[in-house]
Amino acid sequence: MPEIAPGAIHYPGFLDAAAQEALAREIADVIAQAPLFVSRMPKSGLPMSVRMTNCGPLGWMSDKDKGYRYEPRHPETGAPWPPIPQMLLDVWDALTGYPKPPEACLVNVYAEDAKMGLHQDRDEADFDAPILSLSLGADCRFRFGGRKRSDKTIAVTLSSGDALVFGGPARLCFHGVDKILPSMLTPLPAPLAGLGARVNLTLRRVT
Ligand code: MD6
Ligand code: FE
Repeated sequence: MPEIAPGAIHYPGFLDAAAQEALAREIADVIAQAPLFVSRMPKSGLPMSVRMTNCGPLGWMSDKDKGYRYEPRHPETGAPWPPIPQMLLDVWDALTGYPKPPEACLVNVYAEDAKMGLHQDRDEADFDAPILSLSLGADCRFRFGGRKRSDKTIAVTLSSGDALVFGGPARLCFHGVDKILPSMLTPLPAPLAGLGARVNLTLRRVT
């Protein structure tokens, strides 16, 4: 499997069409219990272009006043996040081999014009565990750099069914989503159709 950088391993097509459909059904269920919401940038309060929700004991969110953080409850319904579907726990075990289960699964839903700026995932207390990312729907141009924002970056296409594991030396590398690739609009699997163009899941240890 191509290592796009030390510690960052890309598994193109890791989920076949049937597994993508099954995952889409699980995620549609999560969204039914924990509706998509919009996080806001710390300080500026500007809305992010992706809509999000979570499953697992903790969920990632951000708002103007308290910024980036993990919370045990949905910011609008006040309910605990639904559990992480078993098939995701199985993929975590298979691809990370990490001895403890993920505590958070962030679900990001991209409209055709949504993107995600270059960032590090550093709101977790545990950087020993890798992050596992799974993508559904349209291709995107994913950007991957180094530990400093100014380090040189490379572009990788992430497609429906792809997995990406970020661990070890890659764990704190800057990354983002430049754009959804409209020439490659693989529709989201049926259970998620209509919600957007692309869905990305990231599973993490937090504590
Ligand atoms: C995305 N992914 O693919 C955004 N973060 O939509 C991430 O921000 C990400 O893919 C940490 C590790 C893997 C990722
Ligand atoms: Fe990230």
